[in-house]
Amino acid sequence: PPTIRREDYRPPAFLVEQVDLHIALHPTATRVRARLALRRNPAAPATPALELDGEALTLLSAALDGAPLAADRLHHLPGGGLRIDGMPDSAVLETEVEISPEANSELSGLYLSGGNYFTQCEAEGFRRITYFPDRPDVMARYTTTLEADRATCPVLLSNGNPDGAGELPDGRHWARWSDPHPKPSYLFAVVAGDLVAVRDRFTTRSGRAVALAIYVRRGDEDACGHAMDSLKRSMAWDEATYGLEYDLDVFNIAAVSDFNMGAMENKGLNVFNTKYILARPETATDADYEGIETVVAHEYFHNWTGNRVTCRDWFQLSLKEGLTVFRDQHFSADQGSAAVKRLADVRRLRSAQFPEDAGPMAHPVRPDSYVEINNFYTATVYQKGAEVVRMMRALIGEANFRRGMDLYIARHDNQAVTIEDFVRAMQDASGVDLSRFSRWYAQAGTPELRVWEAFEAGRYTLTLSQSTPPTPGQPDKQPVPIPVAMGLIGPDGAALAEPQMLLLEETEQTYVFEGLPAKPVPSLLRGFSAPVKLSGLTLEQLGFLAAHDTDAFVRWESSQQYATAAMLEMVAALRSQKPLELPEGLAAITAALLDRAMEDPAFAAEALALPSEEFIADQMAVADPEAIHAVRHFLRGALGRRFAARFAALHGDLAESGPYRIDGAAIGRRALRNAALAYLGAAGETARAEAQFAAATNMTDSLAALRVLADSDSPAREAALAAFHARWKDEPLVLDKWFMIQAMSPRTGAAAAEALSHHPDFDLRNPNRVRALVGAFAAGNPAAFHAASGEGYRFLADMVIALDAVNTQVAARMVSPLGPWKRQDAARGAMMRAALERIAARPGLSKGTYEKVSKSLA
Ligand code: HT7
Ligand code: ZN
Repeated sequence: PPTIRREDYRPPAFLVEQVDLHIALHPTATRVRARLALRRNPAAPATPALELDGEALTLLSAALDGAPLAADRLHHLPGGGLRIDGMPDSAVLETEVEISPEANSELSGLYLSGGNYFTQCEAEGFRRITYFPDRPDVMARYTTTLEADRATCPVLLSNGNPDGAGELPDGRHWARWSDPHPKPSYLFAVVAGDLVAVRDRFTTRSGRAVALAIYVRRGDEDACGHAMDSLKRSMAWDEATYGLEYDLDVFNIAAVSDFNMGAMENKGLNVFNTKYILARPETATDADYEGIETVVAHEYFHNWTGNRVTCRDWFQLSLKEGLTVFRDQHFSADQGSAAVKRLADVRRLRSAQFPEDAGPMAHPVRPDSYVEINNFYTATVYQKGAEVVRMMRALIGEANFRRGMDLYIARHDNQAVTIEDFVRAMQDASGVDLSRFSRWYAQAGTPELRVWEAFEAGRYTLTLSQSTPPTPGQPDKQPVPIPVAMGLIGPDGAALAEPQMLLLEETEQTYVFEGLPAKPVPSLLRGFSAPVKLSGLTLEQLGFLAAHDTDAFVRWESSQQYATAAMLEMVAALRSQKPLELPEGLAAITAALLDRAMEDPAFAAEALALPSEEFIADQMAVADPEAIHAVRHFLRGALGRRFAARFAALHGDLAESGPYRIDGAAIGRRALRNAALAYLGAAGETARAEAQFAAATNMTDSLAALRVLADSDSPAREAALAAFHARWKDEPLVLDKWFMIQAMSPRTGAAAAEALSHHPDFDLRNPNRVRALVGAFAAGNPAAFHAASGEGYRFLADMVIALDAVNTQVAARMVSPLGPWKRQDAARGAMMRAALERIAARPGLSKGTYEKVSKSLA
């Protein structure tokens, strides 16, 4: 399959001014009539032909300016598109096609889910609905008329504002939608079926009354409150923070169970995975509630950063995604504890993006090439992209950043632009030269920051150096500007200098601090001011910072780094057959954390969690999944036994009385209580988990208890899993949790995971279920996935092959855990390669899965 390169970008030969669609819905034979008002693009070299994208379409008719197109002017292209020769400078093209939503298991284009119709057009799904120049730099105004059977499809929704509706013969009806804002085709959407609306209102600060609605399946109306509340808070926040108001009379959301990602920001008609809408205390965990708030905000914020100002081409994806993740992170931080939110964001970046940056699929935030764009909706484009925006704000200051945003939107409203345009707006608004900073967009890999110190006669010298390892296609790296937020702390814990921001621009720089009364301990990268790996501090310094720093991030980070160093030593000990012992330094850090746990329970829960097995593996030249698992298992048990009385007390003291609440304080208390429960479980004390499982009235507590039991060898394990299944078998989102708990349990080997894939409730066509079993097993159960027998790799390869015939996007995503085979020992590496080669050898493999597999093998 061809590689698409950023440097090959050419403007479209024709623009589309107006699109009028008429869609007659039918499960197997939907008819789509499209009327496109086309105009030659003055900015492109003149060509006589118009090329339109198309995929899985059956063409019924085509006419240009009212006359049917003769066969010698109309050519079918190899990928499924059309070429029309002899085009005038402007013309009206009318086509009619037939498509089958029922046959669409790819979940791209128009498809059926639970008998209702949904679309997904990002990135290239609109071409599966009609022939079109399906690229984001073609922005057009749309009207959409939908026609369907009234009994089965009472609800007919599309983008923009409602613009008429009526009855038709034979029990059919129609509705028309008009979107006044020009948009790229990837933002087009249709939702139709038997759905019910939960309604509310929002009045913008300039007085526009907006009718809000969330469409769900009957019976789910009571589970939309948190999503609706999150939406209204997001709308108010964007007005207060960026002066950005909503721009239509309606804002509709529809929830669907079969969806490839989390949600989609279609103009005026967001489509959401039910996972990010539906929540009741009995069925959703605190993490689910937080996820809903974040994703609702994210999609809403896209209305300006992505929809009104969109991407010129898909290489610019982070222009909208990195910026919008930055905005949703900022919003969520403003809703509760900013420090705890930052820890969660950093943990996610490190667990998903750092490994990606070190693996075979490493790519810059703005990639240079791709085979399948769906493979580039990555942690690098999203999470690292957000970090880059965050650093930019740190460099130019908050006020300048806001000015830059205003300028960016004023300059580029209704345009399809590039990352350079965004950086230019920030540079022009601030007067700060950001040319070097742009390397962050161009260079892949995680920079490594090293610290050296000297102290003599009150003079403290801090030397920082940076280097970025080679990544595929980028052997040599240049230094990037790294903002290092820092402070100096004296032996008594008091600050010895004002907090400041150092800017490391070169490979190595030295900073001098004079007149200090004693040698300070440097507190570096406060708030995780840059997405880098820091090393060079001693264990003693880390222990000191964990206890004394005023910056919550550095306190957490230092305890994590300390634990990491201790665990790596223990892995080495285990490999040389030495007995394992609880390191007293780590016990002391834990004791200190427990002393202060009630000051900030949410923070304490985060800090008490040991670094993950995946994180430890990432620190080793050659991973040893068995030893890492054994060490972490041992440590959790040892800490649980050492502090059993204190964990038991915490678990008792934090028991909730009164109604379930979903604010930051209540979430924090539940998190700490369940962290205590997990440590007790690791120490072999599962009676509390059994009692909590039996009595829990909310899913957070129920699932925390079930996890402890599922990971234990308690006789109650099987009964608890069976009871959970029996209770929740008709709630798909809860059943996902049942699969996930087992998939991630170290007690579940590859054979048990494989057996679960034959369970009657497992469904290859439902991406949530696939992620809950296959994704969770391969990415979240390293000891079982990397079993020395190779059966974990074989199971994943079998699943990828089966999935590729059903849903290529989901199949390609599932390849990732097989990628880092070079990080495993020779035997495991060979088996991982064999699994990749077996997938690669499948005839008819999709281009997306092929790209992931071939890059992993390279
Ligand atoms: N912009 C949306 C991306 C998305 C997507 C991409 C490929 C295939 C299916 C998809 N569903 C949604 C989601 C977002 O980042 O807001
Ligand atoms: Zn997004």
